[in-house]
Amino acid sequence: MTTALTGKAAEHYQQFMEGLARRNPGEHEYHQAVGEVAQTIIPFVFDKPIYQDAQILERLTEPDRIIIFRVAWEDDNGNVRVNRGYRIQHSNAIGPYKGGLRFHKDVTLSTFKFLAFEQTFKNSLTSLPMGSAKGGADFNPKGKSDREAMRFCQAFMTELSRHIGHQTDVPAGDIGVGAREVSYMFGQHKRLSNEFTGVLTGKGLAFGGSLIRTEATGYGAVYMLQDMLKHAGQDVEGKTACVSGSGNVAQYAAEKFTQLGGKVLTMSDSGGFILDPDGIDAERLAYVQELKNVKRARISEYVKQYPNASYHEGQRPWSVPCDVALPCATQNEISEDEAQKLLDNGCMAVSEGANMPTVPEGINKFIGAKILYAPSKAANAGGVAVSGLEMTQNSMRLSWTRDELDQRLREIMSGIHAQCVEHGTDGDHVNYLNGANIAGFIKVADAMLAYGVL
Ligand code: NDP
Ligand code: 2IT
Repeated sequence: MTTALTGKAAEHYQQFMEGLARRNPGEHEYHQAVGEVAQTIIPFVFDKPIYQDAQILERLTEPDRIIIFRVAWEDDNGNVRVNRGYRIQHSNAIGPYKGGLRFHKDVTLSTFKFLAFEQTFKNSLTSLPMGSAKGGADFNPKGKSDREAMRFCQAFMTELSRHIGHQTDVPAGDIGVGAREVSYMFGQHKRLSNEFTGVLTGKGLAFGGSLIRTEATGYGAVYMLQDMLKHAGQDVEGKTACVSGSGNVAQYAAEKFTQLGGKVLTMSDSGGFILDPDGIDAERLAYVQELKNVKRARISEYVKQYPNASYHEGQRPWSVPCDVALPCATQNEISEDEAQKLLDNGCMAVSEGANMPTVPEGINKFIGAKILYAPSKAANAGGVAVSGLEMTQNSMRLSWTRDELDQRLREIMSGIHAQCVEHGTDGDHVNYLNGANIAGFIKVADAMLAYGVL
C-alpha cells in the first residue's frame, strides 16, 4: 500500500500494513479498506497515547468472530447444489452486530471482511447504537427461479439462525439480497426460533418493515451530496449526474437527484451502461424499475424503449461529462484513469452510494483536486440508519409514517455531514474522508477504552 504520509507516521503505517497483510494473506479488498482508514487514523492517534497504548486500531482490524458454513440446497431440476455462507461479526462495541447480506458469485472472505470493517465506521457515524457485521454467500441469484431463491435462503438461514438474534446480530440486504430474499430468510428464522422478532431489517411492511428503508440508501447519498453542495454555496438544481448501477441504491439515488432538479444521464449493470441525453426522469426511471425489479432483465433493454438513448456494452459511465458522479453498483468501479477522466470533464462532486467504489489512487485524485468527495461510509449510511430506525420501531411495536422517517433520515445525513466538517476541515477545504474516519473511530474507540482489554 503506498501512502502520502511522511516521517514517523509513514513508518508506522508501513509496519502496520505489513502485519495486516501477513495475518490476512491475499485479502486485497480487506487490505485496501483498512489501508484507507489507517492513513487517517495513524496520524490522528499519534499524539493521543490513550488510543495508541490501548492498540485500538490493531484490535479493530481483528474481527470479533468469523463464521463460515456450507449451504446445501436443491435446484428445480433436483440437482444438489453447494455454496459457501459467511457472517463476519466485526465489532459489537457500540451495539448489536448490524450489516447486510450479499449474494454474488464473486464474493470471497476478503469481500465480507472489507465490508464488515467499513460498516464499523459507517454505523458509528449514524449516531445510532449499532455494531458492525456483514455476510452472505457465493450464490448467484441471476436466472434462479423464485422457488430456487426460496430454497437457498431457507438453507442459508437454517445455519445462520444459530448466530443471530434481535439483540445479537441483525442482518439486512445488500447486492443480490432484496425484499424477496429478506422475506424468505425472515420466514425461515421465525419458523426455526418460534419467535417473531425484528431479527432482520428491510422486511416487508406487513411484517415489521419500515417505510423509507427501500429508498434510504439512494436518498441518503443524495442528501449527503446536497449538504456538501450547500456547504460550498451550491445546489443540485440544473446539475447533471452519472449514476452507475440500476439496482436498489442506484434507482433511489437517481429518483432523489431528479426530484431535486438534477438530470441523470446514465445508469448501468454488469453488462454495460445506458446514456440518455434527455435525462432519466420519473417516467423513464419507472421503466428501469419494471425492467430490473419485476422482469429481472438487463439495462440494455432500455434503448429499445427510448431510442434516443445509447447502450455501451462492457463499459462504465465515467467517461460521460457530468457535474456529479454517483457510483451505486459495486467496489472498485472507478479506476484511477476514470477518476482523472471525471475531473478532466469538470466533475465537481462524488457521493458514493456503493461501498468502496473508488480505488485508492482514484480517491487521491479526488482529494488532490479538492472536489466534494463523500466516501461511502458517510454517503451510503442512510440505508443502515433507517435499518436502525426499523429496529427501534420493532422494539416499540409501532411504525412511524413515511414523512417522519424521511425527516429522521434527512437529519441523520446532516448529522453525518456535520461530523465530517468538524473533523475533516483543513483550511478552507473539507476532507470528508478524514472527517468520516475520525468521527466514526472516536465513538467506537471510546467505548472500547471503557470496556478495558477485550
Ligand atoms: P442490487 O443488487 O440491488 O444492485 C446492484 C447493481 O450493481 C446492479 O445494477 C448490478 O448489476 C450492479 N453490479 C453488481 N456487481 C457488479 C459488478 N461486479 N460490476 C458491475 N456492476 C455490478 O444492490 P444494491 O443496489 O443494494 O447495492 C449496490 C451497492 O450499494 C453495493 O456496493 C452495496 O454494498 C451498497 N450499499 C447498499 C445498501 C442497501 O441498502 N442496499 C446500503 C449501503 C450500501 P447486475 O444486475 O448486472 O449484477
Ligand atoms: O452496506 C450497508 O450499509 C448495507 N448493505 C445496509 C446494512 C443494513 O443493515 O441495513
